[in-house]
Amino acid sequence: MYSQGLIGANTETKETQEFLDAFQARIDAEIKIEPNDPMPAAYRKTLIRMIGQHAHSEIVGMLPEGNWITRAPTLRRKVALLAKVQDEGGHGLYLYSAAETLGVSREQMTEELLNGSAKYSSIFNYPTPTWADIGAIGWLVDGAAIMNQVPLCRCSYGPYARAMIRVCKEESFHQRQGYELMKTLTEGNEDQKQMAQDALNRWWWPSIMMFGPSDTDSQHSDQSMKWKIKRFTNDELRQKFIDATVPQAKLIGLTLPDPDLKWNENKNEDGGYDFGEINWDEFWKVVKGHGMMNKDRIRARKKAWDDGAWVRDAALAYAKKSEQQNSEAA
Ligand code: FAQ
Repeated sequence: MYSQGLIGANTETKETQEFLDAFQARIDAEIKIEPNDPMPAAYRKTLIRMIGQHAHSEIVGMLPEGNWITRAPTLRRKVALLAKVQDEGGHGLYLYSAAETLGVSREQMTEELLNGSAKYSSIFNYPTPTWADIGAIGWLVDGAAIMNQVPLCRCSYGPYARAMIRVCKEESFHQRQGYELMKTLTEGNEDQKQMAQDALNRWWWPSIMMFGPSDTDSQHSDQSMKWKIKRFTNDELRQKFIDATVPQAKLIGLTLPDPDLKWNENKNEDGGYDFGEINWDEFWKVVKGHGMMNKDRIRARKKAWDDGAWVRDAALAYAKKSEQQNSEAA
């Protein structure tokens, strides 16, 4: 299935018990796995799935915010939003490159996104009808992304771990600009404050769903934790995000749309918030392609891919010609 000839494409290794034990010992000793190292086929497959999904999320994630670039209320906001959306595009590129080191091509990954066989984050299937949505995305979506991605800087696969370092630095800036935007709205007039509250009401639950299914329903967590791809489970990260975000909402006078949210002194070691039931039916509906914006998102990505065909053709023709000239000159 995966392209031969790319680095990391050697899948010939015989997976004897001895090989699997040696691989696990290397993981346990915190030695990074690099592209040309032998690795179990399932480890490679998990990473291609996860990094590919992550790359697609960054690229599709440009769309909801891109919707507001031409309508940002001030030049300062426009510059920040442009930079943020551009950063997300850059993250997608580092991540596609990291996945390519495992022997999958960019074309294959794109094809899988467009035909629906590869996923991207559920969160980007919600619309952005008001300017406050831009604040809510930065604050909550980037906030959730950081909580999930800081541990990925210690992922056992070297190229993914290294790509995540820069991504996390940029996501931190995104989170701050989103929170500052929300704070500014809450300090404005009644309509502006209401706009911020309405955006928080719509983005809160989808943001906590972003961490994925609960640990009892997560298919991949156990194995990914053993391989030190994931360092925390979905529920552990979700809890950390909620505990960090509730005080931030209080500080700017916003109310979280969950009547069951309550500090519980006895939760975990240092206490934590109890929270209400997550609507998993909604989550799976969105993941399976039936959210409010799924069709629009894929349509936009397909158009971008089709419109860019001439650029790829021209770049390939140029590379081919240079190669030909070099071989003639040799
Ligand atoms: N949406 O067994 P698990 C961002 C799928 S980047 C859709 O728990 P796993 C930056 C999952 O793929 C956001 N599908 O899976 C930004 C699996 O299906 P599969 C993206 C989801 O991999 C900000 C099935 O459910 N971040 O926001 C979701 O162990 C602002 C069972 O799940 C990453 O990708 C979901 N939310 O854990 C950009 C980080 N959750 O593949 C623009 C890296 C689960 O078997 C603007 N990824 N599924 O068909 C991860 O950490 C993990 O892959 C999880 C899922 C935690 C997402």
